[in-house]
Order: sequence, then structure tokens, then C-alpha cells
Amino acid sequence: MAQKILITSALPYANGPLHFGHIAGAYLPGDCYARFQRLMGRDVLFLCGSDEYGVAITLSAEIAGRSPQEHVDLFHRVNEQFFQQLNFSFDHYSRTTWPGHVPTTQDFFLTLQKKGYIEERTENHLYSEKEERFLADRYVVGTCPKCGFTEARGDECQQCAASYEAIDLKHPRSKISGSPLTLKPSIHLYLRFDQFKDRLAEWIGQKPWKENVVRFAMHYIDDLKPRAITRDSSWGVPVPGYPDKVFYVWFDAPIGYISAAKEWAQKIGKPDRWEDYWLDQETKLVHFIGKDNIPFHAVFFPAMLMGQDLPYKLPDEIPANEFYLLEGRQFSKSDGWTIDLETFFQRYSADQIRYTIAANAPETADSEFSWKDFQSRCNAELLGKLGNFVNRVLVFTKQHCASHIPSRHALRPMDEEFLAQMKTLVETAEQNYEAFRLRKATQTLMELAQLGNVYFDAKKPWQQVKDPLRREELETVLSLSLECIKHLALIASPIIPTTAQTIWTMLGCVGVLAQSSWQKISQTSLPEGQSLGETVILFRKIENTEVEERIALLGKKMTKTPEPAISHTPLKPSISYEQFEPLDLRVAQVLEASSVPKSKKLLKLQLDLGFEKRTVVSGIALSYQPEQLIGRKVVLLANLAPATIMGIESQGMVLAAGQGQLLELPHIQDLPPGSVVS
Ligand code: B3M
Ligand code: ZN
Repeated sequence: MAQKILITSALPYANGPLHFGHIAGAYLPGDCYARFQRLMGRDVLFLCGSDEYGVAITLSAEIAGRSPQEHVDLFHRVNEQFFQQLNFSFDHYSRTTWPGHVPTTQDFFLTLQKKGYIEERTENHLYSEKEERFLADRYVVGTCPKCGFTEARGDECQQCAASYEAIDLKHPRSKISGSPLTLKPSIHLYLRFDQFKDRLAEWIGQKPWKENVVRFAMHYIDDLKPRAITRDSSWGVPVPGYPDKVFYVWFDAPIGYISAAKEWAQKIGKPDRWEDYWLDQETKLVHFIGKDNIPFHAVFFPAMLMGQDLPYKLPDEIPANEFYLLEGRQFSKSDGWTIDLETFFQRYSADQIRYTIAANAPETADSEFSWKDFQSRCNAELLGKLGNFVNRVLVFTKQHCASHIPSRHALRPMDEEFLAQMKTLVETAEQNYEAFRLRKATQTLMELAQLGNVYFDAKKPWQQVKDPLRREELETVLSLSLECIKHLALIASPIIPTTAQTIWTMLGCVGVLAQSSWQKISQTSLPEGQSLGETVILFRKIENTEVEERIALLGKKMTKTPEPAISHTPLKPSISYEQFEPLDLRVAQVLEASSVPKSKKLLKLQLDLGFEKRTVVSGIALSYQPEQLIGRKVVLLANLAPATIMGIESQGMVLAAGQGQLLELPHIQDLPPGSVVS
């Protein structure tokens, strides 16, 4: 039976749009690994989903003026789409507000409670007199007890990755109001992590994990204390028996990996299938995470699993990656230190960014995206080495071998050596993928492309073709070069799956490369006489001007923030036609448009109604520049009583569709000003 591998990527908070910085740590390495293991014929279940509870969410929702549910609905959708855009191959993308997550989390708790691992304690918690409430975790900022960072969050330090209780912070204050916090007693439930100390130490002691993971984990185990797993909030998984409390997000979030498997099993119509992965000791469990999540995956969640009755699988591998920066600084949307994804995906492909991140993944140290590096990876490597090699060999073969894969004849030492080197590189790529060395696997791909180029150049088939006596030699060179292209497609498949498939099809191979097998492809030669597919260009050149333009935009805040908004505003109560009929809606044409002094949102418009002119003040300045509007037709509520706005009399209201701050005017093309809209 095939080896089962359960792969998870950390569940991202549905709390804002993800960016490439996130992708480089827990996500792309996970996707490449899952794709590789599927090619190896393993029985892979690759899960991810949104982490939707916790005070980070309620805090941001509160700041954005949304309910927590609206907030997570929005970003769950946005982030799921982002993963689709990047061609991720999750078997399921779940979310912790999925109803099935509640009983799973509560069962975990009830078992821990039954076994004596939960205790009630009345302890001091941080209280804001000003806001009249207890504040926990990310509602609190203060000075990190470990490294002294003054802006540390209430649950973990973003500078040194320490994880602690909010009351351990020095000089705690409210994130919302900045008010100082005082201690006040409150009842909470604590999980006796201290009782797992010996079991954890013994278990981790046997793990050949990356040094940073073991070091971090051991550090926590040395000093394991009971930790509060409840919070005073209404947003979260309810705690059985404690009506006003919910579980701390780090209690329920990792259980989300299990409920995601349950949801997946229901989706495929085999509700018990999750057990085959989670409850079978033969399964290999791999958690891809960022380094800031090490304590939860290497210590706290394993302890929770050890405290269950069911024989849950403990993690076998925890590849934790470092951080990925943008041109030397952390990605920050609010500072404009970011990459506009809409423009990015209009210009570049998922494979280009996947390749760039993989080639420089933050495996052992922080690394960064830079536009120049992106350009050179795409131009010099993807296009210059891989794309060119594939193209020149295919075009040449088509021209001189009637679009068929030629026969292989007697091999010369150089051919033998080429074959041997290819074999070694394919094996190296396999070992690198298996050992979570994505950078090295990516490097191997380019080494193979380079090897192919060198071989092709050294053989000079363009000379051989002129001499009919060298026909067999020529055919052998092309046959081996096409083999090299096949190996390139194979090695490339986990990282740049679309490109790999295109190459596969160009070779005339039918079917889906990703559904084939590494062994089969690497060990079986391409069939002689197979006719080649249509040749297409794989990559276009990225010009200097493009990247210079993007670099110049860094640090500039966008005026038009395409803040993705809530999809459904609830419908208003119904009205009769008689109530609608008094509205006089007209087509009007913009004659002049100018900004209104001291206002960011307002524009002053001169409108032509055909039979008269009007001045109207409209709140569309964040979405339209005045000059874009001249000559444009709009819909005007023409019989709205005039109102004075910023000292200007506005004679009517221009209608626009809205999502958050983003507004869009309806499009009217042919009808003249004055036409009635009804
Ligand atoms: N949501 C933290 C993060 O996104 C957290 C991971 C949960 S994994 C169970 O960085
Ligand atoms: Zn710190």
C-alpha cells in the first residue's frame, strides 16, 4: 500500500489579504512537497484553511467596522482565491468557523478534562478600566519579557518569537485605546502542559528535525507551565460548561487540521476517511509552518494529541521556515511596502513567482523578494536557460526530424556521460525534495537545463545536419536532448506545474504530467517516433522599465485601495412601486469635474441634463480622477432636494455601486442626457 502522507500548511488567519511573504514560509514549500510526493505515488492528503477565531480577528474586525463573521467571510474568500491564483493543490481548504470544528474542539477539551489535565484557576488578567473589559492577547501591547521589544503583542513577540501570557508583558496597554491595563481576577481554565513534559522531551529527543525547531521546542519543554486555554469573548468555539467563555485560538486552531480532514472526508462522500490519516500510526504527518509557530506545533499541540483517547498521529516532520521580506523590509500594506497583486497577475504568471520564491526560499535564514532578483530569475534562468533550451531543441527537431522523436543510435562517451549526469541530477532533485530542500531542488532544475545547453552547444547539431553521413549522430543528439527536456519537465513539475505541463504536451506526451509517476517518467525513455506537440514560447522577457516602475512605487501609499469588501449587504425591507415611482432618475453628462478643497472623497461635478445644467457634489474621489469623468454619462437622482455640502449647493445625487471605499459608476453609452432611468 502506498505510504500515506498528511501534509498541512499553517492555517492563515482570515484577517487580511495574504502576500508573497506568507507564501514563502508555510505555503509554497508545502505545495511543492505535496506535488512531489504525489508524483512519487504516495497517498497524499494536503490540507489548509482559514484560522478564523481569536482576538486578532475581533480586533481587526472592530477597527474595520465589520462583524467578526463578515470579516472572516471576506478574507477567507480573498485568501482562498489567492491560493487558487498561485495554483495551489490543496485537497481541501477548510475554515475553523465550519460547524464541524466545534464538536471536534469540544471533544478534545472534554477528553483532556476527563483525564485530569484541565484545572480551573482564578488569576489576575489584564483589565482596561477605560474600555470596561478584560483584554487578552493581541488587544494588548507591551514590552517583550524576553527581548525587550517595546511593541510586542500580547501572546507572542514578533521580534524574538517568544510565546507568553499577556500578563508577562511589561508596561501592558490597550491596542485599541492605548490605555494602561491593570490586573483583575478572573476564572479561566488551564491546560496542565507541565504534565506532558517527560513524554514530550522523550518524543522530541528522537526527532532528526532542523536545528532551529529542536532548539525552540526544547527551550519550551524545559519550562512548561499550565496555560490558560479560555478567553472572555463571544467569538470562538464555546467552552462546554462555561457560557461566557470561548477557547483560546491556539487551542482550537491546530485542531482545525483534524476538522479540515473531517470536512474533506465528508466532501468526498467517505466521512470516516479522515481516520485513515489521523489515526493510523503509519501515516507520515508533516506540518509546514513559519518559525513563529514552532512552539505550538512542536510542543503544545503534540501535548494535546498525547492527552487524547484516540491514537492520534503526532507530527513526523515540522519544516519551519524563516521570514521572507520585500526589498529588505517586512511587507506592510499600510506603509505601501507591498506588491500590488492585481497588477502582478495581469503581467506575470503564477509560475514566475513560484519559481522566484522557491529559488530563494527562506529555509535556513530570512530571505527576500526583490524586483531585480525576480527579473533576473525570470529572464536569465527561466527564459535564458530553461525556456531557450526547450525551444531550441524542439524547433530544431521539428525542422529536421519531421516533428518526431528520432531514434537513438550508438552512444559516444560524451552521450554516455550526458545520460549519467542527467540521471544523477534527477536523483539529486528527488533527494532534495524529500529532505525539504526546495532551494536546492530548484537549483538542480537549472543545473539540468544548463547541462542540456552545454551538451547541445558542444554537439553542434547545426553542423551535423549538413552532413548526411552524420545523420545517426544527429538523431542521437536530439533524442538525448529531448530526454533532458522530459527530465526538466519532471523536476520542474512541483515548482512550476503549468510550465511543466506545457513542456510535457510539447513533447507530444498525452495526459497530465502531475498524475504520472516520477519513477516511470525518469526511467522510461520517450517513445521513438512519437510526434511532437505544438511549440509555444514559455516565458516572455521582463524589461527593465517594468521593474523600475514597480520599485518606484514601493513605499507610496495607494490612493485607490481596492479593499475587498463584504459580498452581501443585507436587503432592505421591500417597497411598493408607488414608493419607487416618485424618484426621478436621469441620464446626465459630466461637463466639468474638479476636486473639492479640503476633502479627499468629494468631487464637484457640472452636469448636463439636456434641458438644464446642474452642480452636484459626489463622493467618488477615491475611485475616479476628475479628468476621467469629463464626457462620461452618469445616473442622477434629479429630484433630490438640494443640500449644501462643504459650502457647495449640490443639486441631486450621482448613483454609484459600492464595495467598501471602492465605487463604480454605471455605464451608459448611447442614450442622450435627460433620458429617464426607471
Ligand atoms: N493562524 C498563525 C499564523 O497565521 C496561525 C497559524 C495556525 S496553524 C494551526 O501565523
Ligand atoms: Zn521578544
